[in-house]
Amino acid sequence: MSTQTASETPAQGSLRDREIVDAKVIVTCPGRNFVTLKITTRSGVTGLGDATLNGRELAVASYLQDHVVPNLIGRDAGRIEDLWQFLHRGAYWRRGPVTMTAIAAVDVALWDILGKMAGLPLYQLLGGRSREGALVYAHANGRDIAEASDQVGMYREQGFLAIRAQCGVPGVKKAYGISTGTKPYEPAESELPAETIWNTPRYLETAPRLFEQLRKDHGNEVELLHDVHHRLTPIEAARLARDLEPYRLFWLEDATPAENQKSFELIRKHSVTALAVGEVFNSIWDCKHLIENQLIDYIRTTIVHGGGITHVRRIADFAALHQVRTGFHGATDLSPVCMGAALHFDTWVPNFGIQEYMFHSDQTNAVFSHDYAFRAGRLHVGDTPGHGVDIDEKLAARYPYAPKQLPIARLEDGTMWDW
Ligand code: GCO
Ligand code: MG
Repeated sequence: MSTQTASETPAQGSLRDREIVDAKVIVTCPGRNFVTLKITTRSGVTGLGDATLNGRELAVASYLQDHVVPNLIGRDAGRIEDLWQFLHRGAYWRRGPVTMTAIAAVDVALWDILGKMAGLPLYQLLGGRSREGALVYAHANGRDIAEASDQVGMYREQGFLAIRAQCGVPGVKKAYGISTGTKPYEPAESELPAETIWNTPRYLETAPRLFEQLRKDHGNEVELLHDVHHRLTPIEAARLARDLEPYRLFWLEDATPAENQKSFELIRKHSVTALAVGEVFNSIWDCKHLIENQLIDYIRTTIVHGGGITHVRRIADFAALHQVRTGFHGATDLSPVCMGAALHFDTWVPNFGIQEYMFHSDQTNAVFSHDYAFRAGRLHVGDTPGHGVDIDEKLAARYPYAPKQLPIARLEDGTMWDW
């Protein structure tokens, strides 16, 4: 099927060596579900891409298996940009979380292959280091303010310089971001969505009290972040952003759903609290209005849901023109493959802000070995060619897919709300 005429260079291997001969979708659940694409070239070089879309994993697996893989076989793995355009424009429908996650998996796997063929770590292919390590933030949460503050203290002792804080809301049984028992916070826990009840007035009273206490207990040196998880109306979001101003947050995330992007003008009018948005975005077109109007300070769209390195690089460059910095989504439902690729990107991207880091379990890390490491508040990538993350397929096969969905939220009168 190959129609390429590109010249052959030794560093990239010959055209024949670069031919894609296999592409395999691997679904595994070492504690939680991950979808991974593994591409192999004729010369035996392999590349991995994450394709995990929490709660809708099999939709992406099928999109890849049934619609993308047949298009990959026989093509030149070195034509990363052209394959991106082929999968985006060529699908006619473009965009959307399922499509863009599938495209991201192909794109990252190809960048991984390119790195391995060149013998270079991915950050080097992007333009080299802009920094020594990527500032990361951990997740502190507690059933009440005191418990959340203890957790912030614990993460500070571990060396974290930035910490996201969430706490239980009196009268709300399962507030967003609070773990059950002693386990780390894990949203997708049941086969069908767990129903939670939300109370905005109670939350709006609690959140400023949490940050008042955190500043009292921990001073001003630690960076504090908070995620509203799309729960507020625009005017409520504006009020919270204003109420939090004295506590100098690094950012306030997803203060209101970002489909109606004009609503962010209202928040801006009332507050100078820095804003982050975009983990549910998948295209530069979702980000464009917020960025070019400087309605946000950090863009959260990351590699796996944003069409891979090829597309997120465009978003980051566009954001740089408007002094918006990156703050990639990095929850545990994104696999270590995404984390590895994201960290190489963070190491290079000039307008880097911060990287979310919610640690994967030992079980997950055993399946996905990687060479990034945490030191003194930052994650550091290694110099393994490519993105440095591998998969143990035999071990992965021991953990079959287990259906799990994210919870939903309703107001007390039963109205469906944003979770
Ligand atoms: C975050 C998030 C996550 C998401 C999860 C959805 O900021 O890390 O909001 O916890 O809810 O990734 O799958
Ligand atoms: Mg979030």
